[in-house]
Amino acid sequence: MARNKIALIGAGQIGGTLAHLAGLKELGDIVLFDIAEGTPQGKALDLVESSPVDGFDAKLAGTNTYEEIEGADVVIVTAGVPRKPGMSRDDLLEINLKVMEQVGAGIKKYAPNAFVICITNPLDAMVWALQKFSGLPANKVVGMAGVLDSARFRYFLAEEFNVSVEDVTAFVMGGHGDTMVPMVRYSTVAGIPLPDLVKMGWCTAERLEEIVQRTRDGGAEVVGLLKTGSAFYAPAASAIQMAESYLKDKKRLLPCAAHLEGQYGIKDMYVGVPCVIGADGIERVVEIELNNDEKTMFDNSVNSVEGLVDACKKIQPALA
Ligand code: A3D
Repeated sequence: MARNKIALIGAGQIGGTLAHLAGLKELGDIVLFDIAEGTPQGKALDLVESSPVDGFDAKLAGTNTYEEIEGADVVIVTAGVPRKPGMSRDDLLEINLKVMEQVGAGIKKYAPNAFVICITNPLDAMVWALQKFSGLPANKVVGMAGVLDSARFRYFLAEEFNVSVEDVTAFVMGGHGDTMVPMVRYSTVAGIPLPDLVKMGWCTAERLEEIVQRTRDGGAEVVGLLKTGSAFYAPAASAIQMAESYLKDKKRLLPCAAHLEGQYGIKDMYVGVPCVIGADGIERVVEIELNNDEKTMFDNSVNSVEGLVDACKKIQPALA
């Protein structure tokens, strides 16, 4: 059986890390695309030269032309600009919307059967625009944010409780921004919900709220430290988990920005919700029950995504 083909659109910080992880996990042959000449070629060569050391078999190519992504099974999009300190994800909208238009056209022409994972910010609006520009079915175009936001939440909880990260499950819903909703009631340590752990004295309600807030600010915390860009190791690991679930038909239940067609009362928007990813792409959107507080926070988050989508429609009327 031929190897899968993975196209990475954007060969920057996340793109390079994606290529490395996809190689190490032998997910398939990898094509790195970027408009910057030399960057994808240089990274591809450097990475493939690590393959004898790490013992993985994969072809790695760098390119500046879309033809080379032809027939890709998975496309992961990080093309665009990242945040600098003091910028919000929304500040990136206008520049990155133009990038999505070019990327969407390239995917439409050369990889119309791919499973497409968008990472470019502002995520929920960019994945929405990318789906429209590419014309691919909505179940095959998804945004990565929830796996990363949940991983941050899981890590902070594991650190607080001094337990293995493997035993902490958590998930975050809503838009990928300051209004995201870490779901405390549905997050557990080995099945014990967080509110029960508070009752058991593992931490106070106030401390838990601080962890929730640190999760919401997780991206900005890294941007503030790096100063020249945004997080890339954890975002890349998160997208690879989604790609792997698709390629291996694992049917993982992961929080993703998915196209909603009435679920949670939302139509034609991408918002972070729990989804099953398998060989058919987003195979199921899981509708969990939200209590009043959660619903208020979720609606607030959806409103901010709606504002970004409206801004996209104003800039590019063809999207309306
Ligand atoms: P960076 O290292 O700057 O890489 C972006 C790459 O895109 C650069 O190599 C550019 O040359 C390239 N590029 C720019 N325009 C085009 C174009 N038209 N076509 C093809 N390539 C182009 O950024 P990064 O890898 O750190 O981040 C990439 C994106 O991911 C940014 O928009 C970030 O804000 C976003 N991001 C999202 C998350 C989420 O959780 C959703 C997390 C972290 C970063």
